[in-house]
Order: sequence, then structure tokens, then C-alpha cells
Amino acid sequence: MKHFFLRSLIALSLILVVFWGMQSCKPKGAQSAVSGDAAEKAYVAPGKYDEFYDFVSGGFSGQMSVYGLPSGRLFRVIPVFSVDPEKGYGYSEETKAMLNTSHGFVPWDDLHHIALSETNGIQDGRWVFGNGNNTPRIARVDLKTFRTAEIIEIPNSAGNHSSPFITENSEYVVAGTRFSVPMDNSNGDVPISSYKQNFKGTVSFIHIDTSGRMNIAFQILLPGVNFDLARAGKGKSHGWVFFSCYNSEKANTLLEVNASQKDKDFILCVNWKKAEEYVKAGKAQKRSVAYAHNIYDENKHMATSEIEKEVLMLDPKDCPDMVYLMPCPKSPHGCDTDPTGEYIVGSGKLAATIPVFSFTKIQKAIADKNFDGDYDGIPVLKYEAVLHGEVQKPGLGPLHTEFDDNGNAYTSFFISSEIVKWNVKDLKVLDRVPTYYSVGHLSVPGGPTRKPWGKYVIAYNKITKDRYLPTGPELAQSAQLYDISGDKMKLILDFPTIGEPHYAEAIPAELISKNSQKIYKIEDNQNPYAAKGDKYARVERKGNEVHVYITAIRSHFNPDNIEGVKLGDIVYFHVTNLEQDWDIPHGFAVKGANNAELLIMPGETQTLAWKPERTGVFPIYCTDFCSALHQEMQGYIRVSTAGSNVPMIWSMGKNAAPIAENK
Ligand code: RUQ
Ligand code: CUA
Repeated sequence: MKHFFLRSLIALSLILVVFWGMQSCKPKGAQSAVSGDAAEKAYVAPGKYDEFYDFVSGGFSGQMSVYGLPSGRLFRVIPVFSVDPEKGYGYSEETKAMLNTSHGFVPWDDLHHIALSETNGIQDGRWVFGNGNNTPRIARVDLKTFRTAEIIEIPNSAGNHSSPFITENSEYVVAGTRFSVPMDNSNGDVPISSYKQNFKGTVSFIHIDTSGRMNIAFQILLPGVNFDLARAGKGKSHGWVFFSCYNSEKANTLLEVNASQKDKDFILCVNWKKAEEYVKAGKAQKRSVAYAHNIYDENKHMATSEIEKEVLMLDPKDCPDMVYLMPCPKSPHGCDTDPTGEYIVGSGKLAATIPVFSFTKIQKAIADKNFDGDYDGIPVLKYEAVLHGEVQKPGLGPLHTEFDDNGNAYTSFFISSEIVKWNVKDLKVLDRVPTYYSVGHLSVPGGPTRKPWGKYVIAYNKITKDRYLPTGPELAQSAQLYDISGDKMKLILDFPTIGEPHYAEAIPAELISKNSQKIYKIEDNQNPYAAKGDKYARVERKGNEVHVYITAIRSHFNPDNIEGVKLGDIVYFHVTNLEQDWDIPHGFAVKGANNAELLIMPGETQTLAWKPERTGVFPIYCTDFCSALHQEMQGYIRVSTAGSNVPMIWSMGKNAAPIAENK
């Protein structure tokens, strides 16, 4: 025991020395690393469009941001898992249900990975998916509207990190649990020290139908390890998904040391076509669970949340030939498949080589039963039998790999702060460039697909240090754009990002821009609280609820004078934007509301709930500068004492009159 501790401590201090040592040794020549024609290459003239959209995860901001490449200009922050007062997301009555979970309303999450939908292994521009790490969820954003259209919670999971990676025809997005936990239908109230008996891992396959609608098709019950990242096979390996995992030691404390004991952990290979057959053959067990499924209805302009009650669980014990483990050195992180689908690149966070596996060899090893025993009953393939080769001396601490359209791979190295380019077939290192500093993910447009578009690689860095003007203790995290069109990678641009960028995916602009929606048609508005014209503007009392059906058009609200609200009432402002013009949202805010604003798109209805806490007259106004007379787009609402007999009256353009006179 003593020995174990001593050894662990030595190992830990060694790791830390290497780690911090490398981190603080910053690459030299940060200025001279920029190529002479950089400005020209990243320059997009005013009025000109960028060539690519870049969807960047926001990490602990819970959102997704959209940039243009090569300019690095920020176009939009799409609210996904976090409330966003700028857009009223999670504040308006219509959007609150999007953030519902089996734990109730969860207004934040940690979004790490991006997956653009694909057809035939090629990006198609329909949807982009993102994962919520903390309270396991997957979101689908509709790229016609750049709005979160659906969020599904993942049961039997905790720390939804190896997610949402997509199969080549968008059949599934996958989700692997980072934290193994007691299963939802078991008694979870167990000693943490009973980890090895009671804690399990799962991977989930979330089916996507042609309309984009998600549902959890099945889960696979797995040993209690930590699933980290994943990639679907493509081409010849279509039908398989590869998940990296660490902590095959099954440690439940001081993982830093205890989960770094073994020389190799695993990459899990899942044959999902086989899994589908087992589900069809009735081999899956129904497990009762509870998870939220939230859908935003574009016509109703409203989200609904349902709690689903059941999931299908496949146990590898009943399903031979469905899952295999492949040894992978030194705490694997990234696990990436090349455009041909033949090569699977593993990355050990503490490794000094990059192992590359061959799909053909994996198939042969399976056929020959070339196993190295099993792990909890799952056959372990022999390392040498499935290895295509190792990239020698690439750098220190490989994390993630992307591919270009010329058979090259680009791997990020966190510890040695660099991107290394190497040839996938002969595994020769071709080029290396420093990153500023400590790159995590990297991305080539189309890099994870069968058809990379190439041109650039973007580094998403964890540490910014001296790259920008100081802004107090926290600095914006940073992305760096490199031109990869020649033999040598060339740094051409730095741009700051929002939250912490983890993964990102870029896609040619025209695949999305041509379908971009400009307005919501007012005649299609099915929100039950819509007022689709001035004649529907009104105020209705229902007990202590006051419903204000309000219209907005340049540059007034109707009604804009309201009286008769009493303390104890809840006022619902249902605001319909009557505009039918692109880029003319109206905003709506009321003084003192414990809420956010609304930002209402043309043709849309959104509702703000307000519980007045004091008597008086409260201004309401439009928050988005919509016309020359935007400042005139304002009004008042009067709140009286609970017992008052001020009549309920409203008006616009003349002084308030009793209800009878308004009719
Ligand atoms: S991770 S820096 Cu959360 Cu994708 Cu690798
Ligand atoms: Cu409407 Cu400003």
C-alpha cells in the first residue's frame, strides 16, 4: 500500500513537472511566425462574404457561436443550453420548456462538441448538434433559423462528453458517458467506494429521422470506465462507431494518479448495424428511466417538454459480436477516423506517439479471434494485430486529429503547444507549427467527414496569456487560423472566442446561406396568444392573470397605455411582431421585471411574464433600434393596490377608455 502511494506520488509529480514545464515554455518567435501575406489571406473586404461558416462550441458558456472564415468575424451566438437575456431565450414563457430536464429547469450547461449533419459522409447544412456535458443532453439547432429546435436528455449517463458525434447519413448521433454512475433504475444511494460493483458506463445511439427529430434508439451497458470522445466510421467502416475511454483502472478518487496506472486504456468499437439487429430481435431490455425531450414548434413559436419513461438497453453479454475493445496507450482522448474510413487515430494525453489503427486489420482480428483476453467479458483485440503503425516523435500530449483532402492528418499537441501535420499512410511527420498556447481541439473545414474541404486548420487554444490586451484576470480564449493550402502551415489570424472553445466545425457558406430563413409568415403563426393584427390587440383578465395581447410594428406597441393591473396579478405580455421584413425584430422590456427582455422576430409571438411588486406606473419599451422613431416605441402600464377599483382599460393613440368604449 505504502509503495503504491509512493509510486503514485512520484508518477504524479513527474506528470506535473512535464505538464507545467511544457506549458510555461512558450513557443519562440510568436511575432515572426506570422507570414507576410497573412493580412491579405484573412481579409474579407467590407460588404464581401466569408467563404465558410464556423460553428464553435462555447464550453462553459453553454452556447454555440458562429464565425466567418477566413475573417474570424463573429456573426451570432446561438443560445443552446444556457439562458440568454440578449434574446430572451429561457426567459420568455415560450422558450422556458427548452431547458427542462428530469431535474427540473436547468439554465446552464457545458457545450463541448459540434456535429454538422451529413448525407453520404458529406456535410449537408441542415442541422448542427451540440452536447451538454453536465446534465447530459443533446441539442439540435436548425440551420434555416439558427435556433435550437430540440433538446433531448440522456438517461443512465453523467458527463455527456463523447457526444454528439454523427454517422455518415445522420442516422445517429452518439453519446458516451464520461462519469460512470449507478444506473438510473437502481438504488443510487450506494457508497462511492463500491464503484467497481455498482457503477456502469453506457453509450447511447440517438436516432435522427428525416425531419431531424431525435429519439434514443438504444443504449449499450458497459464497464464502469470513462468514455471520452468518439467518431463514426465512414465508407468501408460505415456501421461502426469508435469511442475512446480512460480509467480502465475504475478509480473513483484522485484519477489524476489512479487512472494513469495502466499503460493502455481502450478504444471501444461498436458495430451499430449489429446492435440494430439485436434490438429488432428483441434482445434489448426495457429500463424505466425519466428524461426530458423538448421540442420547439416553429409555427406555434413555442417549446413543449415531455418526460419520456423508457429506454432500450443492450447488454453485450446477450449480444455477441457487437462490441470490442482495442488497447490504446496512455489515457486516450481523441479518437478520429480518416476520410477513407480505413484509419482510426487514437491520441494518448500523456503519450509520445500517435497510434493509428486499421479497420481492415480490426475486421481480420475479429474474424481470427485474435484476442488479448477480455475486459469485463468484452473481447480485447490484440494491439499489434490491429495497429497500422505509430507516428514516431510527433510531439507531446496528442489530443485531436483532423484531416485534409490530400491524405494528411493534423494533430493538436496540448503539452508541446503545436499542430503537427503528418501523412496518414506512411505516418511521416511533414510539418509543425506552434500554437499560442496549449491547443485543445483543432478543425479543418469538413475535417471529420468523407470530403474535407481543406484550405485551413483552426487551433482552439486553452491559454491566451499575452496574445491580447489584458482584461483583468480572465482573458478571452483564442482561435488561430492557419493556411494549409501549401506544404507548410502558415499562421494568418488570431481571433477571440466566447466561453471556452472545444470542438468546432466549418462548412462552405453556400450550403447554409441559400436556405437561411428571413421571416416567419404571420399567417402561419399558430401561437395561441398571437394577435395577428391591430384589431386583435386587447387585455383580458382571468382571475389574477392579466393577458396583454400586444402588437409591435414600426414604431409603436398596441396597446401602449394599460391600467387596471393590481398587486398580486401576474401580467403576461404576449407580443406579436407584425413586421414581414428581414432583420426587423422588436424588443420588449418592462421596468423592474425579474426577467429578461423579449426579442421578437418578424411574424413571431413571444411572452414575458411579469409579477409587479409595487404600485405605480411602469414604462415598457422596444429594446432593439428598429426605426428612426425607435425611441418613441414606448408605453406605460399602471399597477394599483390589490383592492383598488381602477377599471381594466387599455388604448393606443388616444386616452384610455373603459372596455365598453373600446369595443
Ligand atoms: S475535449 S481538448 Cu471536452 Cu473535446 Cu478535447
Ligand atoms: Cu421596435 Cu425599436
